[in-house]
Order: sequence, then C-alpha cells, then structure tokens
Amino acid sequence: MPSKVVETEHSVEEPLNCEPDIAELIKNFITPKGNFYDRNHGPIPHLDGETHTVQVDGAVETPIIITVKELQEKFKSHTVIAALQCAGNRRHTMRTEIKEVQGIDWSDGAVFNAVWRGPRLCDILNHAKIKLPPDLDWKTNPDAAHVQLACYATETQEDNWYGSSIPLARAMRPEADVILALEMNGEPLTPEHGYPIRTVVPGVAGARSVKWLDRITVSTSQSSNFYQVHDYKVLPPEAVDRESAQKFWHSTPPIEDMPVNSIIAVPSSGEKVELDADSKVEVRGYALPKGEDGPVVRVEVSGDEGETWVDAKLSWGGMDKMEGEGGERLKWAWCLWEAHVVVQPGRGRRIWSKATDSRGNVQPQEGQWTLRGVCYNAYGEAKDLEVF
Ligand SMILES: Nc1nc2c(c(=O)[nH]1)N[C@H]1C(S)=C(S)[C@@H](COP(=O)(O)O)O[C@H]1N2
Ligand SMILES: [Mo]
Repeated sequence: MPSKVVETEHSVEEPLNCEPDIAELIKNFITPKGNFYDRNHGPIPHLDGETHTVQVDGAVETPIIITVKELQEKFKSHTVIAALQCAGNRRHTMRTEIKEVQGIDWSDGAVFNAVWRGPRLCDILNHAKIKLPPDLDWKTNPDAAHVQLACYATETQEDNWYGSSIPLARAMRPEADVILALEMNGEPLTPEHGYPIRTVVPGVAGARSVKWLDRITVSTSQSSNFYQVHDYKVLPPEAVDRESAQKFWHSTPPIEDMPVNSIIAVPSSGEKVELDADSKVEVRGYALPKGEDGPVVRVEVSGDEGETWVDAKLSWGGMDKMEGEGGERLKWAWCLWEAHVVVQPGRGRRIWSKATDSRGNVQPQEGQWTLRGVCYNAYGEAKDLEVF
C-alpha cells in the first residue's frame, strides 16, 4: 500500500515543526513557499508519486486501490482556496495569558492560506459506493459514520502511524469541499506538505488534513489513531494534567470546526510605535471564520481597550473582485486586514482586534483555557506598546 520510504529528514523524536515570522506571513493573501508552517508528528516520508497508491475500503461496495495518476485522470479536479490551521495556533498566548498548557509553543503563525487542487473525497467514495445499513442515519447524524484517513508511511511520536477521521456526512457533502489535494498553489505538493496526496478539510483543524494519505476507510467508528482519540480535543477545564485528562478523552468530541479568530501581526507586542501624521497607529493582521461560516465580514480594532472600535479594511488579495470568485469561493479563506486607530501616546498601550464572520460568530474577549492549548480565540492583541 504505502510506497517505500526512501529518505527521512527528521526522526520520530524530533519531527519538523516550525512557523514563519508573522509580519512576513501576512504580506500575501496566498501564502508563498517559505512561509508555510510545518506540523509533523513524525518524520517526513519521501514518497514516489508515480507508484504511490491509496486504498479505499471499509463500508464500501467496491474497495479499490488507486494510484495518484488514476485519481487525477478519473476524477474531476476542484480548486479550493482554504486556510490550513493547526488547532494549537496561538497556544503561546493561552499559556502566557491564562495558564500553562501542554503542547508546542505556537505563536500566531501555525496557519497559512493556499489554493488547493484535487478530486473531491465524495466523488471517490461515490465511486466505491457507500455500503451502510439503510436505517443508519449517517447523512443527518455525524456520529453515525466516519471516514478514516490514514498515513502508514512513518511512525509518529505517539502511535505507529498517523490517522484522523471526519464525519461521513461532511465528506459526502460536495459543498464542504473536502478534497484529496495533489497540488498546492499550482504546483505538486512538496514532501513536507504531503506529496503526493493529502486530504484538505476546509474550516476544520489541520490535524484532519492527513498528509501522505494512503488509506481511506468508511466506518461506523472514528479513527483509532492517537491523534484522533487522545489529542486535538477541547478537554473540559477539570482536566489539568495528563492523569486527570484520562477520563475525559473518550467523552470529549474531537475538534472539527475551528473558531472565528483574528490576530494582530503589526505592531507586535513590546514594540515602539510612532504615531502617523493623523496621530494614529497602523495595525495589520489576519482573520479567520468559524468552520463553514466564512467569509469573515468584519474586523474591528480598538486602541483604547474596547472603549471605541474602528472597522478594518478587509482584503482577499483582490480575489473577491474576480469574476466567479467572491463569497462562496472565499468562505474557507482567511482575510488580511488593515486599520488605523487612535492610541494615546505612552507606555503599556494595547490594541485589540475582533473578527465577525458571515453567520455572525464574533470573536470573544476571553479565551477558554484547555489543557492542550487548542482553539484559542480571544481578541487579537498587541500589548506593552510604547507609543510616541
Ligand atoms: N501524515 C500526517 N499528516 C498530518 C500530520 C502528521 O503529523 N502526519 N500533522 C497534521 C497536523 S496536526 C497539522 S496542523 C497539519 C499541518 O500541515 P502542514 O505541515 O502542511 O502545515 O497536517 C496534519 N496532517
Ligand atoms: Mo496540528
């Protein structure tokens, strides 16, 4: 099934995990090479795209083993503009603003926005034909059936493979845009980002966008992989350490939709900022909608700790003005924003940002603490500014 691993760069103990400089990251609506974050739970397999196959099995009438080439030739390709975000993005703020958490100390850069292209997962599953009991209400009950997505090519830190799952209901809805991406930004995927094939589940925590995909299994159970069962969940606040978390892992649902969010990239906390000619500070950042509720429709910015707010100018890199693009096509994307706000000169100044998406989800002032530091979405903040 998986092609041979010819080379690995990083060990199981020390996988590649890094994020770009945040001021660089927000320079482009479509994130260019060099500005992607890397999140790996194990080494990066270097697979042969000519021979690599994906097995489709489980509750299907016709299990198949298909090469990437066949996938490309047999199924229509779809282009999806979507942000990919690790559920642990902004963890550093959660642990420093609220309380210590467990996990990689991500700043605000564990996210990027890309143009993904490949066949829809639902087309492949329709080809294999779902075979589930007729009384199983999987179309309306997301807990009834799942699509397990797996990569057996390398071991991971906590398991001997990587896997996740999403509800079959989501996978089968064409408008959910779940694709098997073969291309990112018009080029084949790079080995780091899943070459030759990865899932892209727009609006959903990055953990479900399985890289180096080699198996798709339709099942009434979720993936049994560690990263589906014992990670990437918003545990209740009573779970305060590994031990007390134990009893909650099974009763807590896996993270699916990411929350509405925004961060301030410029200025950055601790900076000295000079007021412009209008006595204002230029503020820039990105904003993300909740799950399927995009696009972001509003970002408000305050230079006086919430007393007054100004609307930021939102940008989709001009793509919102292109024919055939607009709302629907950009609903999975981030938006970049810019505002000019009044801030009183002095030390210890703060600027806040607050995003709202098209279904009215508003970013909250306070974030919710959770042991693994996931899904943090308190107001974006630049603090300890010295304004002069
Ligand atoms: N096979 C495999 N897929 C994976 C992972 C992994 O470790 N192995 N990490 C997941 C997580 S947690 C995230 S956030 C994204 C990161 O994708 P990127 O490295 O392309 O940014 O990939 C997901 N897919
Ligand atoms: Mo992640």
